[in-house]
Amino acid sequence: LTDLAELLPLDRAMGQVVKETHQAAPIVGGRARSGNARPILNPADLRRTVGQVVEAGAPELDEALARASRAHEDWSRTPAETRALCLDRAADLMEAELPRLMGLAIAEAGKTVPDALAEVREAVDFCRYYAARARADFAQPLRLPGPTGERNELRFAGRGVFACISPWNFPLAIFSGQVTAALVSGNCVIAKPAEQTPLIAAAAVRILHQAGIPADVLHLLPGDGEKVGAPLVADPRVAGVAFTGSTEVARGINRALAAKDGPIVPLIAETGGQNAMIVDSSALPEQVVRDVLISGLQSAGQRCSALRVLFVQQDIAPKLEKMLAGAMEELKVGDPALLETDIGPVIDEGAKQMLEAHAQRMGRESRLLYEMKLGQDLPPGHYFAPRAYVLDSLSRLTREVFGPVLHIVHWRADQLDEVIDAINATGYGLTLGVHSRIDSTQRRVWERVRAGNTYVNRNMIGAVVGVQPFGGEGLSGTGPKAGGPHYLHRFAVERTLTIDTTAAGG
Ligand code: TXE
Repeated sequence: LTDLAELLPLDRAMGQVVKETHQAAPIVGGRARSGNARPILNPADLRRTVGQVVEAGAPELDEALARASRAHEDWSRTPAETRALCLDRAADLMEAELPRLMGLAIAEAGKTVPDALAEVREAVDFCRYYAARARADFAQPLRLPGPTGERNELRFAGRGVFACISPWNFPLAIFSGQVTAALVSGNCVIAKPAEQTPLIAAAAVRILHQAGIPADVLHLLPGDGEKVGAPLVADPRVAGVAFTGSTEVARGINRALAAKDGPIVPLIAETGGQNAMIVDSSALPEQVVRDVLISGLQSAGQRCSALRVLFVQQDIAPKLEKMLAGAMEELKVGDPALLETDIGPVIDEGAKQMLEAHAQRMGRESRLLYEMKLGQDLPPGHYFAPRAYVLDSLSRLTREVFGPVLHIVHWRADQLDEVIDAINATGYGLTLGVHSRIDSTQRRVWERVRAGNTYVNRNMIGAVVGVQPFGGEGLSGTGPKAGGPHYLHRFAVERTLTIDTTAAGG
């Protein structure tokens, strides 16, 4: 899975960052606050401390909200061009700090080297794309068509203070995507990164301040979801919430927002998936196997877009399964900082235990196709051997399994509609893969399966900013799609102006 030529030149600088220790703390009004620090351990080697984090308490939360509320009027009147320029500069700074940011993603989140590179590139793309969208849509009021004698215009304005709550699995890309979208749309931001990954979030906030985002416009509050995230979203000064994470937590936030007095507060939620790939007997087996490995096992399966359930047409199943097991045998699980590693650890002990419990259940309810071997020489870390199981029905999977586990279900030629119904019955609607060379099957599946992003005869990893905007429906989220042309609009209010041009001075 690795493209060595691109990565070798970065290797030494990154390796150095992985070995250093780093700091994160609440950043309120541009100043890092002190307090009791908690260590962050490297998930690939628990003997190594990656850094220390000071978590935010009630006083930092209150001060950040007060400062952001005061700063909003000025920031919302700042021209969109000025705000967009800050994002362009942030993109340049991220590129200049590429090895450092990659090193943090490897050390703190257990990303492999290619994943870490993709992570930083995606963050850079978000900055540049949202800057361009803000220039296109927010710089000037839009002139709307209307009857003669009347002039109609529409402009967008920031909502106020946005809470941006992000997960650990894309600790820079999703974090920066949410925060920059909110900022460039004219909002002040209080960012609450995942407990597991505050170090890279602190680096991103420092870069954004350096790029020109005013100190009182952007604050960082590292800490626990219940202790920091919950009071943040419940505060009456918060005018909007952007959340990426699990469906359960999104539901809780929705309830908390509904219970608030005062204005109605919008929630932009991007949540999990139970993503399927449908393979029919016209598919090319080599290509399917390659795409299954990338879609299901890259990032140790810890992507919301990752493949979970592979529906294989019965007549090609034996051949495909043999090839898949053979290909899994070739992959290496290990220290993500090493270029030869294909799959790193999972994020923490909780994730590993959840996967082990799932493996036990699958052992009773399905047939194990293949379990990868973990090397004898691995350091103590959260390693989980990737596995593939053959199941008799998708209904055995009742919830998202966030890790490197593939589930295979067979179908007969006359069962395509049943497969489609089974996928829709999960209630999720994030990604879908199709491997078929029959045009009518590709279209039929795309039209009938509820999925935000469908990929045909390729892997399911490709959320590409501005090209394949990313996001789901149903249990997978509210939309609009991140990295798409409509994303910024949800962060803003629309205000129209109608002038009677027949009146004096009109
Ligand atoms: O989520 P959690 P995780 C999904 C992915 C998986 C999940 C993994 O499919 O389901 O994210 O991320 C904070 N009030 N996606 O385990 O536990 C918490 O501190 C306020 C979807 O991190 O939900 C963290 O900062 N906040 C995706 C954040 O919520 C609270 C892309 C997420 O935590 C809180 C990536 C509370 N009560 C991952 N409790 C997509 N669809 O784009 C926790 N938090």
